[in-house]
Amino acid sequence: MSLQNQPGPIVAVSTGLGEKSALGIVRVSGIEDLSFLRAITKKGDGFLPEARKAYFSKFSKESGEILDEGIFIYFKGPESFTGENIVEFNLHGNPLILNNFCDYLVEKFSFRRAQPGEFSYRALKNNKLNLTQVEGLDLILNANSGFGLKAGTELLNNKLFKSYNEVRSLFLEIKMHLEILIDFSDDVGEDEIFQKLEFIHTKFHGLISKLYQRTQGNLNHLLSPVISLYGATNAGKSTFFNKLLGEDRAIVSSVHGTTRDSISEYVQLFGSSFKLIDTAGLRDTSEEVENLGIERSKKINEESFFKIFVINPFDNLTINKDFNFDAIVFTHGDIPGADKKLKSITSKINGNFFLSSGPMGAEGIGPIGASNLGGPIEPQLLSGPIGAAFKYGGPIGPENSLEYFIFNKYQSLTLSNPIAISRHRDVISDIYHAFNEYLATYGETRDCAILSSFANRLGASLDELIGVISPQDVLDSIFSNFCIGK
Ligand SMILES: Nc1nc2c(ncn2[C@@H]2O[C@H](COP(=O)(O)OP(=O)(O)OP(=O)(O)O)[C@@H](O)[C@H]2O)c(=O)[nH]1
Ligand SMILES: [Mg+2]
Repeated sequence: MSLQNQPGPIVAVSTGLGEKSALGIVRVSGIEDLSFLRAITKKGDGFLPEARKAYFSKFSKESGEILDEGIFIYFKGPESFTGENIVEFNLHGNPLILNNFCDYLVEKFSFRRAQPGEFSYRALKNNKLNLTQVEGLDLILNANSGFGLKAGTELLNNKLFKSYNEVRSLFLEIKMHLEILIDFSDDVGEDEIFQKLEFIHTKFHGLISKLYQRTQGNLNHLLSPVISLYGATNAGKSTFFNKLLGEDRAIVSSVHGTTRDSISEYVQLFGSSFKLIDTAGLRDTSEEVENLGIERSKKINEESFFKIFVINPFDNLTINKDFNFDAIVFTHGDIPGADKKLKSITSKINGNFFLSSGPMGAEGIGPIGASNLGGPIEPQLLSGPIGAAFKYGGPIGPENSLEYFIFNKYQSLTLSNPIAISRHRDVISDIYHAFNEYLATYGETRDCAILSSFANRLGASLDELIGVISPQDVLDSIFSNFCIGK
């Protein structure tokens, strides 16, 4: 449902209703008078709260039944998140209390339950936030990765908006020069204006090319990085999965094809969150359900940001050279004879090799780290015992761990400072291509009416990028992502 044109007081639990917690915040926006506050706090007719001051109070129904007690703060518009009058109630965080509280405001004072994103929508409408800031807020609230958080914060702080504005100002200069050429070309030095125009073209091209470069690369890998464990049945994927998580999450057994559907959990590496997925093992089978699982494994592996191939070195595996992986983890390193097997496999394939020390055991439990895994194994250095605290070719340090290796790859994706909003990526790409078309036309003609009509196309995209004119469907798609109470 569109959020436009639905005025009046709205109320929502801004901290969410998912779980019980010590505190929860109910937010009300758009109240014209504060009589409702006087009624529920029993503060008396003359009470007018000072803005931005915390008040402790009991909150009760007209009947005297107490809803809860806590703190309330009044934000007088326009100095508030939405630009309207807001009251925030810090209550006890049980969803029952929070829901009852909202229900009472709805029943008694005809407030309306806010739709998802409605507070932010009002902030946008009242010019408290611009569109890119709203998108930044969306990223911050929904980020699954360190990069997403950082990118969201930058958007909220208008960093990107400033470069978009720079591009737009240059466009306006282009447009102005074209207008001068159309309207007054006889009165002004045409050559001089063309020279100026070309100078601005170069600047514009530089800026838009830089932005365009930042739209390259897979956005899903940046925003929701997935690490997949892939390999033959019984390779030890689920064992390794449990080991990385430090808990007995997936079923492990010596029966081939134990894992059918994929299982995922989040792991934190160096402050960033990654989705780790254990998948169904690969083998030829006529079993329908197992085959469905195997199809899923392949798809997950294809789409994941970091692909780990799990191998039991005692399996007589023919490794497909086309198989695409970021690292190989060898299991069963605790079994005598493993080093010989490893030597043989690693001499045949190139890759980044890691060694898991064995099934979950005293030394194996815990996060990924030097104590559980050796660092990258250099084939030529394969000699000596294989064990938990073993690393070929030098002392074990965190820099040799799989953990670090994954994080390094993730960081390398963020080096180009990619743009994190797909809407921006699409519009920047449109502008970039439209400008190249414009330049090509400029190379062929000096007919300013034709050039101007090309430039108008650019202008529309730039307005969309900045959010000057945002079509309703763009707004609806942005706000549909928001949670209730934001
Ligand atoms: N000794 C030893 N046994 C292991 C190791 N890793 C796994 N195992 C055993 O190998 C068997 C298979 O392990 P799983 O983790 O279930 O294998 P999987 O790759 O998840 O298998 P599927 O779910 O069938 O694809 C179990 O009996 C594990 O205890 C290891 O490093 N050393
Ligand atoms: Mg398994």
